[in-house]
Amino acid sequence: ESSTNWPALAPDASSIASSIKYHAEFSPSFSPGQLDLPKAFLATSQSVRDALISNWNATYERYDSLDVKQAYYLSMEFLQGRALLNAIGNLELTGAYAEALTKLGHNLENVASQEPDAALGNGGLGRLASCFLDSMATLDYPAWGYGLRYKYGLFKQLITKDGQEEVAENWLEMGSPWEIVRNDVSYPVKFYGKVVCDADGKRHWIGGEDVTAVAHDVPIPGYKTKTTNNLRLWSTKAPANDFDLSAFNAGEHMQAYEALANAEKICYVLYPGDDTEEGKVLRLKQQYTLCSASLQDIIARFERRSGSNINWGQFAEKVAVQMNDTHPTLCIPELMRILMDLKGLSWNDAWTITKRTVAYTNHTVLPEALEKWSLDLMQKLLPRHVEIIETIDEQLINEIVSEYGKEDTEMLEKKLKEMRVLENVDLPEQFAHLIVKPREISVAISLQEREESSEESESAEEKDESEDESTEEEKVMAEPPPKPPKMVRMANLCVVGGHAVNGVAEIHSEIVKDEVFNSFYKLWPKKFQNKTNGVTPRRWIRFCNPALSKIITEWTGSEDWVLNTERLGELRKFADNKGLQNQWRSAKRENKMKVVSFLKEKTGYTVSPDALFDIQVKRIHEYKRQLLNILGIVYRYKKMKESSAERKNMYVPRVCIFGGKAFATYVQAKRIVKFITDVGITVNHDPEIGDLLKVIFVPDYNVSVAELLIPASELSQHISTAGMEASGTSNMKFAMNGCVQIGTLDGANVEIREEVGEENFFLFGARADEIAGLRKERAEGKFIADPRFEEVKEFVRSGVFGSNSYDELLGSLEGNEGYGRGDYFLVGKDFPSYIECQDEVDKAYRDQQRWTRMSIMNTAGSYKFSSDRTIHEYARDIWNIQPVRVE
Ligand code: DL6
Repeated sequence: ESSTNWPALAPDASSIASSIKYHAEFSPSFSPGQLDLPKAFLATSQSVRDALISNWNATYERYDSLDVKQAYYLSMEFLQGRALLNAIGNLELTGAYAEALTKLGHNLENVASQEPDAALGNGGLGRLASCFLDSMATLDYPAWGYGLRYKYGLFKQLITKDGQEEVAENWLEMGSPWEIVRNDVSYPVKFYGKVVCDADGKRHWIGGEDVTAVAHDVPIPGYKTKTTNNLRLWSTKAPANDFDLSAFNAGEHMQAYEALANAEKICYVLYPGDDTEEGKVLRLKQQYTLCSASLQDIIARFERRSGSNINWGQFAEKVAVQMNDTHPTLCIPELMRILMDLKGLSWNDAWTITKRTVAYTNHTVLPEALEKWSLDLMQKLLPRHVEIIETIDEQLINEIVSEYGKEDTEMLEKKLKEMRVLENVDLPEQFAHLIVKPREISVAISLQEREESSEESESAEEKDESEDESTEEEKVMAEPPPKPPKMVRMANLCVVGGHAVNGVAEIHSEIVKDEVFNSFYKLWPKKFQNKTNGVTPRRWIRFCNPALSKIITEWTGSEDWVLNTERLGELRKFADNKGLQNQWRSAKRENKMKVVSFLKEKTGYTVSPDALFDIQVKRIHEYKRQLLNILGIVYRYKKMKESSAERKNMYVPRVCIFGGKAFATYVQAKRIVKFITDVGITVNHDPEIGDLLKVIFVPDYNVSVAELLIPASELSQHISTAGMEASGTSNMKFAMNGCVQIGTLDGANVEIREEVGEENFFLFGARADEIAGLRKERAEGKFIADPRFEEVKEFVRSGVFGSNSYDELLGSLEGNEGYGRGDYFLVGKDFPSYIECQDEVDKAYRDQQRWTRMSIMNTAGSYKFSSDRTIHEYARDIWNIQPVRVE
């Protein structure tokens, strides 16, 4: 182990072994007896936790005593994955722990594989939050995460003959050795009730349903530093005394438990289905629990650190709150409520403080993902917050009117419609005269129509018999059309209430400014920023790819690159060096061999390590275009089948690996999963094809699977429709691990290509600025599909992959218009350039020297995508926090 400032006396293998034995005996998680693998995992983790706790406490005390400004990252998702190897890696105790476990008859890797993934997240957004935590601690920033402790994480995915099946993921079944319940840190969280007004005019929220949020703390150790930050996750329980003993004794057992069950279910699952009203209420309760408990905690800390001298004007000098997407938007009205109703501040003071404290990161431009909540539902659940939101909306209207009021009414109406926090809600009385209400127009039109039609019916005596009927019709016409539902637009609230708004890659931040929030950008240009995402090089190279890490350390001269990734750039000058190239290839081979065994175990398929490993792993979504990938594979398969034996050898053998979960209710995404597995079944058993092509869907893709697949990948696919992927983060992990990419000019691909060099990136497809025009062209019926695209669809329909005709799936690629239909994601448009680009990949791979060079250049050029760089930028430009060294 190289030098570190912790621990002062690094424990040796013997003392670690004693500590593990101690925990196996005295930490009451298992029955006494032999140290089997599950027990070895828990005892080992508990011994690591001991080491972390002293650093954790020291860090907390240091922040307290210096009363530093702290950042708080609020996120509904943290996709932590496994913690053991990461923790001992960060503590630089991997060698000592491996040796200690050998003494106890175990192997570190096997012990570590016992740990279930903490999958409290869905995909990139949650994993980004976890990478950020690692960087915050590593860079000694006083920064915490706040989230929810879901009892069931993201579902476990089974792949059956019917496609994806979801099973609850009980990650806490054996208990988590990493969390510490702080029973002394709990806060009341309230729902429903009503707002009352005091004699002095102050408004208060009273009554309703109460739950208690309890803190569960998870230590976040930095790499080569003593700093150990905190991830505080809230669970919910009923307040004390909510067990109805008399009901229980009267035999009403379920009723007795009702309050307990109602409270606990808030943190049962990540993303409860929200097709029903109950589901929606639950999700809103989750969001509010996160915001309310975290803010109460943050405010309590601020008050405690302030002592007897509380100066609310200083709040934003001590606290920065980052809202990870719109899920924690309720932070804004909740902070306002606490400051005004509980701390007695005026609206203006509370508003100034809130705006200076809170900032918002946007992670998507997909219209369906920009959250909106029913105003009625919110009104019932959070009546005081709705009052506050209405006032914020009113202030915003004022600003819009002063900016656009002098222009024509049409422009003002357009801006109000687009920018207001409240949607489909009449303007407050004082502004009503500014525009003509649509309701008035429609009533006027209906009345006029009624007059006209009744005149006609009076004159037509022969229509006597139908008179009654037509009068009914007229009545219907006279009714104003049903009003669209009143909604709260969370993203608009974030933009109004936050002092900074950032996108997550350069191109995405431009789209945020130019399209999604353009009117806001024109009003407040300084608010808008870019913070290109990043990933932690500890987990995503150093620990998951020891073979490559060793080579990088050797060729750059030290392990410095793990903290200063710019040093990866030094590899460029050796990209053609035969010695490095040989080492590089053998590391890749070693990693591929691990995947060969893994695939055999998980899927039963045997694949050749000599084939090109081509991987697309990410959530399954139409915009990510797994469909383009699999249709490309089908085309390749068809051409192989048509080739003579001799010509078949022209193809580079490939193992095409897919992984990812489809949201449980996203039917089209599930069809894509099923289609991929169907293609796999046919292709993988085709004796004419053999090792030339394998198509494998890896079930239950998660962080641990990614740690295995990414180091073994040679080509990875980031092929979203341009302009639709905000950033992507797996693209960064693949580049770090020397994987060449095929991709569109979308999200962070654009910057990756710039850094690794155009010649080391396989680019295809339409650009973001062409997409609108292409969709229009299609809608006008002017698009002519490439014959190869027609050919591949015809081949699929011919029944090669079973009796399914894939009508719904292929149907989405036909027609002219409609979101999610009419080939909205432009698979057909990009198909020819995609398959031609794949031919270029084959050509490059045949020349192994050229390919290895490309691979090295990808690792070398990936230095910018360390989350350390991203976190430095957030700290400097948004949070205004400074590092604090814990000595
Ligand atoms: O910023 C992290 C991550 C990006 O890398 C992905 O491009 C983006 O899709 C994801 N966004 C979300 C939000 N919801 N949706 N869809 O997960 O954020």
